[in-house]
Amino acid sequence: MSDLGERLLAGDHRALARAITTIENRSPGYRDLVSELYEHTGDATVIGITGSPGSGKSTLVDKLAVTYRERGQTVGVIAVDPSSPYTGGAVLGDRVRMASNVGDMDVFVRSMSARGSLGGLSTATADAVKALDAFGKDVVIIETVGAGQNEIDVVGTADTVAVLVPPDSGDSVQLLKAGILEIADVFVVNKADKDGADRTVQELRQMIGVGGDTAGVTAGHHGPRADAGGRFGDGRADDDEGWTPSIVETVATRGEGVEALIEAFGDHREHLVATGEADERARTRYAEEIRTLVREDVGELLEREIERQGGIDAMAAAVRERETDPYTLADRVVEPIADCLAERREPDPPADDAA
Ligand SMILES: Nc1nc2c(ncn2[C@@H]2O[C@H](COP(=O)(O)OP(=O)(O)OP(=O)(O)O)[C@@H](O)[C@H]2O)c(=O)[nH]1
Ligand SMILES: [Mg+2]
Repeated sequence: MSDLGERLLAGDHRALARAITTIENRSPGYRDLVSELYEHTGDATVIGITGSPGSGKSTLVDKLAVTYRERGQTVGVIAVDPSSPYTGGAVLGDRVRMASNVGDMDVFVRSMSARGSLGGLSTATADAVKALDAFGKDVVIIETVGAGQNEIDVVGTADTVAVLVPPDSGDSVQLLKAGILEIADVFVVNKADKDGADRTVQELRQMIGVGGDTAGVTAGHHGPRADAGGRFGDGRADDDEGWTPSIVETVATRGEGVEALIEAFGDHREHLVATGEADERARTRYAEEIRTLVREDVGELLEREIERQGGIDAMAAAVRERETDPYTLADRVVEPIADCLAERREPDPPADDAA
């Protein structure tokens, strides 16, 4: 066990911050670090919060964190490419700062930047979540602007994904286009103090196919438990396998609806566990992680080999001169690796020998 890993597991917030920096920068040793932390993960509830810029994500995350703390749970927040600071002057701006929005160090907030390559961000985010999880944070929240596939991949690493849809923002239409609808477990009509919140709720209900009935929702006010309290579209679908996204109204600035939202997260988690989907999602994620790592590693290996064989520019020029062709060159790069693998392999009973 590395010194950094040991200190992190012992509850040292500085070590946690260092670990996340190491992970983010892919500094030497980051792989061993994540690798050794892995067995200590799996206990945190991971929640993804996404939505268009200014929809109130940070304000809401701040309030969520406070509420979780009041409930005695520790919280870690990862803000991916934050474009605005947290309210309350709590956080961000600088990159390694402990949030102290409830006067303790148990809300640990950290920003991460989207720079970096293919699939890199979601891997780095997932690894940073692992660090927070191993540290012992009960709840880990990932905040990211819902802007594209990259962001979808990022929140996709969460167990429960909440999508903020401010009233009359036109966001619901955008969500459909962006493919965010599919990943939303909970819709949050934040800024419910503004006009048009009801209409936005109706739009969302139609989009997720729970009809357009009018049943008034007030932010944060729990109605009778009939519909799980002040929420729409809650709970299991007819086939009692799928999950119909909940719709919760919040006024993040005033903390209204935050309790109901946390309840919705809890319901979703229960659903995941009860249906075995939690397990399935975890396995899908691990499979994806393994694939990503293997692809990255092999990619690097091949880049080095291309370099060793004269570099990509020389290869391209050779093709341009019709001295050779891309297929021949690709074979030349990959074949030695395939040969090595074949050599290292235990002598199997003769079977398919595809590269
Ligand atoms: N009226 C009203 N304003 C809100 C509410 N929630 C957040 N805001 C305001 O909306 C603005 C943006 O809030 P942020 O929390 O920074 O939004 P964000 O989604 O994190 O923004 P980015 O990080 O830039 O994408 C701030 O001025 C908030 O005070 C709300 O429920 N009602
Ligand atoms: Mg923000």
